[in-house]
Amino acid sequence: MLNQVEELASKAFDELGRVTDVSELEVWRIRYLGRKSSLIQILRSLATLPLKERRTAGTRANELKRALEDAFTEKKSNLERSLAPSLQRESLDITLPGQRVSLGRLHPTTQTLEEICDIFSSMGFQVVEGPEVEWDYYNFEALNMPVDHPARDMFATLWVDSGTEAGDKPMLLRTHTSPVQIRVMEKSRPPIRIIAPGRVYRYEATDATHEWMFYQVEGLAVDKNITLADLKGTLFEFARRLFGEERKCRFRCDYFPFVEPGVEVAIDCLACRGAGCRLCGNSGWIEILGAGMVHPEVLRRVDIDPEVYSGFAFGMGVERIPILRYGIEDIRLFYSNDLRFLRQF
Ligand code: 2NL
Repeated sequence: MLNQVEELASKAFDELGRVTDVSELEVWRIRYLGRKSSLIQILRSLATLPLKERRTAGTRANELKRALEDAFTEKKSNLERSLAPSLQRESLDITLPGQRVSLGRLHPTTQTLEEICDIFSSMGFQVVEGPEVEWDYYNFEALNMPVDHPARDMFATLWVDSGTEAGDKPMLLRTHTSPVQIRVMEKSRPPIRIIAPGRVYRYEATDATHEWMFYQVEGLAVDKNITLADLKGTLFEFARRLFGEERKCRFRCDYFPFVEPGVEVAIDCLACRGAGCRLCGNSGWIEILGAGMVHPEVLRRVDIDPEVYSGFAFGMGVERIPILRYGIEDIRLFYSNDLRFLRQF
């Protein structure tokens, strides 16, 4: 019996030494201290032994039981304190590639808008913004286009159902950003140098060359002695800053109801430098904006005396610039949010 106890003792301590985690320790406890373990069986069978043997074996078996219990408690607290198992479970493979952080970028329209605003800001123009839902008055009447004026047909208009709140005054989605400039002229006096960037709307079926919403930048300078030469000098400088130092500019007559005279401004073709190609439709020239001297009637309406003051104004489509620069075939790409397109800028 005593031999059996000694054998058990050495086996138990031996195995305990190899236990590495809490669940293994529990298996060990059941094996050596559980109700069905050999040690407990031995303790139970002591009663059947002769007195002398019972005493020595009993003492030894009880000693062993206490020793195993103590060893169990100590091992348990050691395991719980040890970081090894959790380190193994949560180990990190530092050779794995990291997660790529994808950076956003500015939309090509925004990039162009900022470029245009930077150029005019550096020439002393202030950037102003205004409402996209406008009164008929600011979009048309104040710009020398009274109700039934045939030039209104130049701007296919999205009308807003004004309901009762707005009274009789018709509202619309602005067809150009000129109303912003009218508002500035109403509230301030010359000298005025402003540009008005923003979204504009047209009642138009969408196709490769038309969108019903797009971006525009308009500009306005009003002061004493402003002449067509100021218009030409300013827009020539702008064209060269945006499209390259060696650009040529062509100014030709055009008609807009809010200017007199009106001009269209073209640059020599970016692709063929004037020889004629697909981009310029073989003409060698590319139209980039419309402009003119502010119509005296427009100044009079905002109570600026056209006998004392004069001004020039211009307007351009923003998307048209990247379209020309990069040969983009379809304006709808600007508004379809296809990342394969947008990532290229
Ligand atoms: C174009 C032509 C133009 C203007 C816009 C303007 C504004 C005021 C008074 C007079 Cl407040 N004129 N703006 C003048 C000439 C042309 O735009 O082709 N735009 C895309």
